[in-house]
Amino acid sequence: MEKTLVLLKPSCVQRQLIGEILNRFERRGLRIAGLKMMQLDDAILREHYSHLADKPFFPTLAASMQVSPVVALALEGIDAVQVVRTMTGATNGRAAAPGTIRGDYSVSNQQNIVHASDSPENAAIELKRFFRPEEIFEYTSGAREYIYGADEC
Ligand code: IDP
Ligand code: MG
Repeated sequence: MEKTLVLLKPSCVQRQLIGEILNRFERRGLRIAGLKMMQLDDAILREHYSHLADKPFFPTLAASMQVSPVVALALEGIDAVQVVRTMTGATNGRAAAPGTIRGDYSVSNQQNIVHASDSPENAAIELKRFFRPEEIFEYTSGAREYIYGADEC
């Protein structure tokens, strides 16, 4: 089973959409392996958004991520990275397809509700960035045999 990192950004927390977005991941059948609220500091944001450090919008992006705590999620499932990225939708909420989280809850390129890891390699790095090993739980979901076929896992 694969794990991926999701952050419910301050744009989600401030708009009181935590429960609604969590519900989408649970309903889809993803297992919540880790869940916590965190106030992000400059250092973790510089690392997390290092691929955007030279962009003119980096300062406003970093500020927008510190307005309130975020909710960090470790989600598990078969192909979880791709499943969650597809649920997340395009970066710009105005371009994101209806039915995706960003397409249903955002109309902004920056205030786009969620972060989701974009590859299994980055998911492994990002999970370590936001969770200590003991904060990731390996319990078995009681619904697992109804979420996946017997030959899938
Ligand atoms: P992603 O979140 O879809 O993976 P990235 O390119 O990794 O997109 O960008 C990370 C975050 O930076 C985005 O989710 C968004 O909040 C912000 N961002 C990306 N591009 C822009 C932009 O052109 N203007 C403002 N913010 C941006
Ligand atoms: Mg990204």
